[in-house]
Amino acid sequence: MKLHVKTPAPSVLKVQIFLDECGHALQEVEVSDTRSPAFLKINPFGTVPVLETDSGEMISESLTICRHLHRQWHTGLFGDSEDEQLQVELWERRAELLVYAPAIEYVHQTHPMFVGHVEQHPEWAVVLAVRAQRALAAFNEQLERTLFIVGDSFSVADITAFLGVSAFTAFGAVDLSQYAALSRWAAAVGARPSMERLRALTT
Ligand SMILES: N[C@@H](CCC(=O)N[C@@H](CS)C(=O)NCC(=O)O)C(=O)O
Repeated sequence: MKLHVKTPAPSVLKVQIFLDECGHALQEVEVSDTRSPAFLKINPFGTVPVLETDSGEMISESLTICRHLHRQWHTGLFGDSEDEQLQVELWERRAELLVYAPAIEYVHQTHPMFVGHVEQHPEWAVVLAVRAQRALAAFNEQLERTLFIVGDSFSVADITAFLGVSAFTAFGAVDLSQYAALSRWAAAVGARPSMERLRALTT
């Protein structure tokens, strides 16, 4: 198997963190141009990561890649019991829709690196951050009862949520100080060995 990547890209990081958590490594192919006809044949949506399987199948979408790898390796990162699996899916979706995707959009709307690539509307970025701050209150409430987002086991929900929280906090767009449980969780997750690449980017 090979992983088509572009460094650094948050959705690629999600899979790399997942791999590190599982103790596995994959051969990586650095994509220079996601809009090139050759890459669009691999993924018509022109995004990384893409997992190329040994049978030549191309799987895109970071979470789908993680799930595919989980099927082979039985990682525990998608929950153990059926109830846990349901909770991991529920919280991963909340993390992606309410924190991670808005955080990436926030960066696109405000970072000078994206000037000329996207039409930037900084006032929209402010709305995204305010909404995410509200969503984080609910994550904080959950974390008052649990060690990780779903119970006592680290899962893909933690990976997605942490990537979103890190992007927002790196830009000073959300304030975690009012959320004790979320701050405790962020410190613990951020210190995991699998977060080394992310730490190198944000410190
Ligand atoms: N929902 C997709 C998002 C993929 C995505 O948007 N990838 C970005 C990087 S994070 C990308 O490839 N953008 C085009 C580029 O960087 O050239 C996933 O989770 O894999």
